[in-house]
Amino acid sequence: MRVITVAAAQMGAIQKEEEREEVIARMINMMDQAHRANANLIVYPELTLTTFFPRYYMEDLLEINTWFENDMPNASTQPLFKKAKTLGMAMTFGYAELTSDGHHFNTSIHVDATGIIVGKYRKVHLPGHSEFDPTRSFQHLEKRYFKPGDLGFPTYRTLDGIFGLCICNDRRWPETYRCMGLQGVEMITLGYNTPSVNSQKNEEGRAKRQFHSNLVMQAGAYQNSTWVVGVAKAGDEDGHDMCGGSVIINPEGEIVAEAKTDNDELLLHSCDLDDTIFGKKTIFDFARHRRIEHYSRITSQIGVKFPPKS
Ligand code: CDV
Repeated sequence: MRVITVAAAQMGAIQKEEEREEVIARMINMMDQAHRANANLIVYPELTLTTFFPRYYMEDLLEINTWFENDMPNASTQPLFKKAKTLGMAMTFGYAELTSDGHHFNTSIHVDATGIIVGKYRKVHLPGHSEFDPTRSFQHLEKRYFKPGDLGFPTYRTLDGIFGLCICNDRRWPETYRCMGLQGVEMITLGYNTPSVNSQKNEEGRAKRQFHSNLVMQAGAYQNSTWVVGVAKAGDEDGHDMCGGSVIINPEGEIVAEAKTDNDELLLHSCDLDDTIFGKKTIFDFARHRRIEHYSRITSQIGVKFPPKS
């Protein structure tokens, strides 16, 4: 048995005017709760430190940069790192990263119980658009504010297991899970900011959004025999309702813990990494069953090419 007690720390709404320090106080509060429940890993959402700012159209680079972190840890997040180290708690969280050479990424890190960053990921599948789109009921400007991640889908060893990170829209793409599955991943932690309504199809509401979110994460978990911890931002951010519905999913694709509110809420589950072994040795034993001679399209082609008309 290799049991990790995971705390999925769903965050309720963060308003535009809220300072990072206020958010970090909430994160620390949940970390304290997680510690009292004997958790050893706490997982926070995508862009945890602020509201989901890509909904706002901005042109001024100085204004845009106010949403980004130049260093990690920095003055604002230092108390969080300090608390985690004091409690011996590992954590993953997302933030907007501005590199020293001026590149903007949507990033997540895994910090171990001693305060060392052992895993870092930059979001590969950026949804949305780069220019103001008047046809949408609200904006989703990730393609404007971030570059696609340049680190691939790395995995790393920590907590006696093999871990990986991805971020929000990445969860909808089977390639995300398979790239980590091919490295033997045993637990994927991911954060998401999913509005309750589709900005291009207003009749697609929360129930459908939640269904799709669970569908892709459950499939990714099962098909790669890995734990998946999906942690949401929830509640009403300045009039924009976020989906919530954080989940912990076992390697058989079953939901074992699920958020019940749209607030700051901790889900706890003891996850045995050895539960990943059976699936990896049987139906999803990649070495025995994959047929890569038929998969070249996946890496050589981006869009659809239809068969010729007869
Ligand atoms: N932050 C995200 O990546 N959100 C996307 C969009 C499409 C809503 C998502 O996949 O949930």
